Amino acid sequence: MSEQRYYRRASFRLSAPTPGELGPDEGAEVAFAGRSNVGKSSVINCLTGQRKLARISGTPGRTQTINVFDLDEARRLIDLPGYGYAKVPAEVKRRWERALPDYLQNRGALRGVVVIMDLRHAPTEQDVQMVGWCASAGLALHGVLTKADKLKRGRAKQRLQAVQRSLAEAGVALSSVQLFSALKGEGVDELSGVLDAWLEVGNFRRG
Ligand SMILES: Nc1nc2c(ncn2[C@@H]2O[C@H](COP(=O)(O)OP(=O)(O)O)[C@@H](O)[C@H]2O)c(=O)[nH]1
Ligand SMILES: [Mg+2]
Repeated sequence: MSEQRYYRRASFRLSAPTPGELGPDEGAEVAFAGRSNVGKSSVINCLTGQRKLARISGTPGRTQTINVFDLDEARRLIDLPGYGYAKVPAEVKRRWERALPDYLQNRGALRGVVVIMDLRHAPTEQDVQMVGWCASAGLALHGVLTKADKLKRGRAKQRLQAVQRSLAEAGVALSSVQLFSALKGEGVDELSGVLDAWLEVGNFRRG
């Protein structure tokens, strides 16, 4: 089975209002994080080859729940709520600022976090915070710089380095980083390769 085909089997499991309601801390999972409207749902849909799995919205910030997508009995994808949306009530924001670091720190099944950022913009304070939380939880962190179709190739590569530089200046770092375009379906192989390693999908397939 090709890497990509494995992720095509993803199916919606549940929406959890808090990390405590995600279900048993067993097996292996990978979480997707990113500023709201950055293209997180599009990355998940592109990875899984399902256009409507994670809803794509022109109106950011709607979902403040965690969506769980099962890959098989033991593995799943976790779609974390988009951050940085101004209209989210302060109380909801505070709740997540407690719940998220707790989840990242204490979830045994969590193998790594994919942080999605817009290639064209500098990482926000919240991106830096997210990367910092993952780092202090000792989690592997893969950066996906999406909407790469909006820039020319050379410019996109420059941006890739600029983003890494500004994260380094903020004192945080990614384990790995890549360009992505949901529009062109670019970067899916690279992403599924990273997830395969985290979730040990290759080992499972051979076994
Ligand atoms: N050009 C381009 N637009 C994208 C890409 N990914 C997402 N978008 C657009 O960005 C908007 C937000 O996407 P969505 O996936 O809902 O973002 P989310 O809020 O982070 O889940 C939508 O209008 C998408 O069509 C991409 O790779 N290229
Ligand atoms: Mg979304």
